[in-house]
Amino acid sequence: MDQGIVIKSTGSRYRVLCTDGNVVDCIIKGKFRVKELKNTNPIAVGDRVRFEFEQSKRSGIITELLDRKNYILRKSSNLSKQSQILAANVDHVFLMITISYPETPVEFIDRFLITAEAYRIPAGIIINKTDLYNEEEKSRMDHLVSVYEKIGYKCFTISLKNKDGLESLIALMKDKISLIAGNSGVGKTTLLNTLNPALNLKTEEISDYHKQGKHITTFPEMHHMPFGAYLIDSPGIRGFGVVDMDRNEIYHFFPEIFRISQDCRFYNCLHIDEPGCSVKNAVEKGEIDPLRYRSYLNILEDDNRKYR
Ligand SMILES: Nc1nc2c(ncn2[C@@H]2O[C@H](COP(=O)(O)OP(=O)(O)OP(=O)(O)O)[C@@H](O)[C@H]2O)c(=O)[nH]1
Ligand SMILES: [Mg+2]
Ligand SMILES: [Zn+2]
Repeated sequence: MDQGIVIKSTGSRYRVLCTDGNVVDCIIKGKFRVKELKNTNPIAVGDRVRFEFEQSKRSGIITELLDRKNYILRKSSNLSKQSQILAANVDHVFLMITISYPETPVEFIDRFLITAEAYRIPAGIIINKTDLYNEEEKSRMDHLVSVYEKIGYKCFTISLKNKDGLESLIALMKDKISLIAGNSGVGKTTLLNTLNPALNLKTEEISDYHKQGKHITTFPEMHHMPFGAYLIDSPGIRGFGVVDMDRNEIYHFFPEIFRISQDCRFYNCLHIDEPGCSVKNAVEKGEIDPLRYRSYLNILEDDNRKYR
């Protein structure tokens, strides 16, 4: 029996990097299901698996999925019931965003971050394409950096075009498996190509008219970096639905809201308009960013709709 880590999954075929360094294409047999989860993909990039090698076909059959340290789930939309595992066993997730070309909505950032919090995976934010921004966009960027750094998320402002700002990012990625996620067209694949030019992965300009990416990367895939790291490139995410969260625990995953909520008058305060709510108070005093608070309310509201 051989063992390895899944570096690419296309739904029916899995590419497995073995402990001896060989790469083997594998399939799963019949109904291979992971008990408790209802996912479209039972095995994801980052999963550790055992497989039987078939000499004659020079390929393998996966027989066992080893225990996961973690995984990150996404739903394609808020209404969809099915979720997909973006990646498993990651040490770190990086959300790549752009202020424009295309513009990443703040609520999208927050939906991603609370998911990472819920799965207890350290998260950072990469703001790319700084070479393109005008003064107004730069000031929006600086604002985002100050808001998220204050909460405790590391932010990296980079330009892949100018190879600017990469050193501290590389230092954090070293010796880890990191997932790179974000909207289509923000430059996720370009990051991998820049850090390992031998990869030469496919990238594509965003559309002239809508300033949106064209969903060039179609499957998550893990790649080795010469400085000693693995990065998982992933397909552009449109919307990010939060998965498996109780309405009354959503605020636990906004670290700054959670901290302040200890002082609310009611233990079951949802921080909407309850009397004695320290969270609302902090928003009014500017201690909690209004956009973060708005994201929180919107996610609550979505949740309401889901159960109606
Ligand atoms: N000006 C500028 N363009 C960049 C930068 N980084 C990436 N791009 C361009 O942005 C476009 C999209 O980059 P990709 O790497 O394909 O984006 P992606 O996030 O992988 O997109 P999907 O695979 O569709 O999810 C390409 O034309 C890149 O050359 C940058 O720092 N500055
Ligand atoms: Mg891509
Ligand atoms: Zn409250």
